[in-house]
Amino acid sequence: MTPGQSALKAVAGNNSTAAFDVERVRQDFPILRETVYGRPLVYLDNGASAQKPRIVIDSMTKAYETYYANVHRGVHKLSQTATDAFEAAREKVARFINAPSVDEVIFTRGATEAINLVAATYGRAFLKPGDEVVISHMEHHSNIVPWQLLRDEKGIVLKIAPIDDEGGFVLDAYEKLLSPKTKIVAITHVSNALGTITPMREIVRLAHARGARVLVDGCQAVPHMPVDVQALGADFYVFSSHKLYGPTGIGVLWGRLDLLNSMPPYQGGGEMIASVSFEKTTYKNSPHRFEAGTPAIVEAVGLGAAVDYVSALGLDNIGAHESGLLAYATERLSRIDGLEIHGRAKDKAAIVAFVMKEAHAHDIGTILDRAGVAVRAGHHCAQPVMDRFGVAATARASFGLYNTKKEVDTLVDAIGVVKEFFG
Ligand code: C6P
Repeated sequence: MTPGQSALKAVAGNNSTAAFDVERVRQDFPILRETVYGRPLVYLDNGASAQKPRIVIDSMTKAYETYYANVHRGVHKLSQTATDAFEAAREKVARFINAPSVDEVIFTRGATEAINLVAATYGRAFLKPGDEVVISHMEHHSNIVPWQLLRDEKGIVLKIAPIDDEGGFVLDAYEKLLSPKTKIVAITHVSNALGTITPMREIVRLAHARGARVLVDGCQAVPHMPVDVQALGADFYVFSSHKLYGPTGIGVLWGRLDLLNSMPPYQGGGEMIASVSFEKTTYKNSPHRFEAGTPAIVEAVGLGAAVDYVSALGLDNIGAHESGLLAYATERLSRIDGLEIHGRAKDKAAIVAFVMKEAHAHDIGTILDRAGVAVRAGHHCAQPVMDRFGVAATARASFGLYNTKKEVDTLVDAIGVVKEFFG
């Protein structure tokens, strides 16, 4: 069976959840055969980075072994083949998020660089002192600090849309923050610390009614649900490949073409120019305007393979499978005395963050690790959310398409060990 065929067979050609064969899917991930301290690996740290299916690994090996060369530069055969593969990956990404044009897909180092790019180019070029940028209380640091840098440089004002005690986005409070001074709204599609899915269409509609641009941080959304940038109506959408079962070192900035072509370049260098002389340099249009220097060529190929992989499984099927895991994990964890879940919004992706009376999150993480269970413990690069809930850290189980209910049981059993140890 070629890589990807098992993914196709795992959904057996229809859209029902029952047809999502997780055991078959697991066979696509070599790392899931590994053991940790002699126990089968239970990988529940997908929010930090997801594991890679064979199709992604093989696509990258094949690129290095058979057609690797620099892109957009050579007249020789290898360079042309590498360029075709690189640009084919861009086309796959464009289709994946339903971008109207492939020129709207810019490869960056990751979501962090994509947000910095928008703040540093659109923000610097078009915002004036006193203009307002609205973010939310549950943003990742990557969607806070770039705007603070812009605030320090340009004298803009940063406004924070609140969240409620369940971790839900408070739409009417957000609406009250908006004014004609609001120039950018930058909000996460799914919170990495709480799992909350934000009401993005409404967020966009309200922002656009005031003439503001909207940037959506889709890092934790694209692995779990179908994303259609045209249906969302946003102006910018960013995500990282490595959380989508692709390689590290590459991510995506999608933006509306008219906006992208009105923005100054982010970095200067090779490939982003139309012409250079010492007197004057002119720039290419998007996407090359924003891709100075040799890009992450083989990583783009790997990202394209990851997109093929999740598309073959179907994001609806993946989402339905993970919703089942979320419901099961929430139900089982809720029954544990002294364990408190942070993030109980009605609309949630498969992320469960919790604290325990008995133990610090790092102790929980360490004990779970000994049972082979990988979770993240800490502030998850979202310190303002931790402050909002009055905790320094949480333990976070974040599920992916290959996780099973049996693994939730292993998690729960291992939490029993934490209780025994500290209780
Ligand atoms: N969150 C987590 O464990 P990069 O590092 O650029 O690939 O992604 C940054 C980022 C931006 N936004 C959100 C919502 C994120 O979740 C992340 C990455 C990881 O939650 C690592 S801190």
